[in-house]
Amino acid sequence: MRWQQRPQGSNWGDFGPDDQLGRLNLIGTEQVLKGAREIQAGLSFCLSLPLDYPGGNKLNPPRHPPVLRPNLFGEGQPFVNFPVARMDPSATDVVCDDQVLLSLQYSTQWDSLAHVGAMFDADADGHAERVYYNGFRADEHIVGSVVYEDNAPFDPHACCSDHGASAARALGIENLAVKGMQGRGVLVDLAHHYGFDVRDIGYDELMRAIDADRIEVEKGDMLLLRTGFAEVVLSMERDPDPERLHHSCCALDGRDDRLLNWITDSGIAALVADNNAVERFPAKPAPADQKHYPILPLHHHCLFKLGLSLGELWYLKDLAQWLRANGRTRFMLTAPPLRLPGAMGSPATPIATV
Ligand code: UVW
Repeated sequence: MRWQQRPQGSNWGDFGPDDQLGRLNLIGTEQVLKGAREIQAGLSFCLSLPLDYPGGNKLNPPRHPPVLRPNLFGEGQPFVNFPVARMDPSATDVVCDDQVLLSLQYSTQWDSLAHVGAMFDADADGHAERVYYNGFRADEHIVGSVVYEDNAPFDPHACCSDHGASAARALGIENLAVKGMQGRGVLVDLAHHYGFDVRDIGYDELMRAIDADRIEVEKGDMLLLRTGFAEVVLSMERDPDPERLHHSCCALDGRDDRLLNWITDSGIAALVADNNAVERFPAKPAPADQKHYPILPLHHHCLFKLGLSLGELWYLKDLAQWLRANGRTRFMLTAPPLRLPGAMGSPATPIATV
């Protein structure tokens, strides 16, 4: 057993001691069939932004837009518009073959369960260590190029010159890919009810939107929240104004315990939004009596405690408008990430079928 005690309100161990899927375990055959039964019109919606949006790195400085390059052939000849006759004079083929340098969580994405862990005393020795969902450990299961020893002085240069390698040997994004990320999606259109001004959405505001549209959220559903944020991003045409973006649209209030409890009780299998973090970031201040607290409280609750995958920066406008025009809120969702072993997040090209 990797842990002696689990975080309060977590489900560690409930899906097995070595589980790496968390709440995705709630998507079984019946849930996929429920999704399939939502296909009535035969229309598909792409729920991805172009992956070179938001543009630049002002919105999230460590994350950079994708860079495409040709692969090199033979003695270093760029493999784009390559006349194969250079290898074989009788060949008529012309070939393009490229590569990409990609920040995996730059644009439309899934967070893996390795994305956010916490300092927590999982082995009950009175000392908090760095752990992830279900007790998987930093430096043993999730490895990077710097070992951040507890209480060791932080060397800001240690990771900058050579990034080195990293790998999620557990909880990596490939687990989501193999699972398939297919089932019934349910959409709550917060932008329709609350507009595009900045607003924190707690339990009350979420319930008001759900009740107004008579939405039923059931165990195993994947819940999608349209806030309009991705639409504002798109309107900025790859030159985002972070000030304006940080003061636009709805985001969940990660400090609202009733909201977090509802996420636990609802049985949703995944939580997705069209904004950059699902929750408001920076979050509201933590209660004054808390000496230590997560700065990403909803990530902490979902990824770390519940094993509940988060999707961010999805594009939901066209789907939301079609659903409203047709008096519907549910659809078949197919949204696998890349099957890239060891990755901590991944771009996705989710498809809703109605
Ligand atoms: C934030 O950027 C705050 O969230 P994430 O790392 O999940 O994208």
